Amino acid sequence: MNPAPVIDLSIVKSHAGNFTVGTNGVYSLVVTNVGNTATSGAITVSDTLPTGLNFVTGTGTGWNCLAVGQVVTCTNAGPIAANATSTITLTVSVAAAAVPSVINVAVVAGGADGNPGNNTASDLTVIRQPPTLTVSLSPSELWPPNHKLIPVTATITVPGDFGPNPRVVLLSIVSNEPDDGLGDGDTANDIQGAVVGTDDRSFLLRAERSGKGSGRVYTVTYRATDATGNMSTVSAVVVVPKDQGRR
Ligand SMILES: [Ca+2]
Ligand SMILES: [Ca+2]
Ligand SMILES: [Ca+2]
Repeated sequence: MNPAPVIDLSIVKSHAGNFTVGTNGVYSLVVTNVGNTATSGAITVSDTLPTGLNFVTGTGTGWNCLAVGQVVTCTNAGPIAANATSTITLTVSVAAAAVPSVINVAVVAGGADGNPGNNTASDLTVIRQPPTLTVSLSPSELWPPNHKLIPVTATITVPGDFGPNPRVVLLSIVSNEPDDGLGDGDTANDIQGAVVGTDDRSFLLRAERSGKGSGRVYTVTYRATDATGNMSTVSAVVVVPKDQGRR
């Protein structure tokens, strides 16, 4: 005697690692027919994203995903055979509102499922806020504007929660004025002694600005990277004011 036909979809939801604010996170939604008979009719997976997560893409063989607000709905015409699985890869963007954690719930329906007891999956996700490093430059103002190169030192503080041995690199130093071509008195090579791409915290900036401008701003940008690849980028400025009374 053959066993009675059973169609029973189940769902499991998972992700790898922690999610980080400002990056995308990926969930895997695995639908399995744990019955002994192929499904019949369309199958739907719905996932109302928690506050702070927003839909980017949902992909998977046979699946069509779309989002209306926070509600992601994926449909599949089926069938899913007995003991077969079908996976949706759901990519979300992560905003600060999701810190420190969210529980994301997905529900499978349709396909002539005969057992609602295993149609919901939830996944607790830890959301990390990337730590912010601070950079202070000394001196932060160059005066008088006598065209001399002034040694500038960066003091960089990386928060403890950034993990051990963060790697700090100088990304760029840029001026809001041209290096040369401002007229009489201008001297070229206003930025010296800076090795971009290394942990270089001392360099020379020229105390110079255009007499017609509103003052010069040198913008110095550093990036710290922790052992897990978490990055934080921050800039600080050195100014050459137009005149000392207006700083
Ligand atoms: Ca079921
Ligand atoms: Ca110059
Ligand atoms: Ca240097």
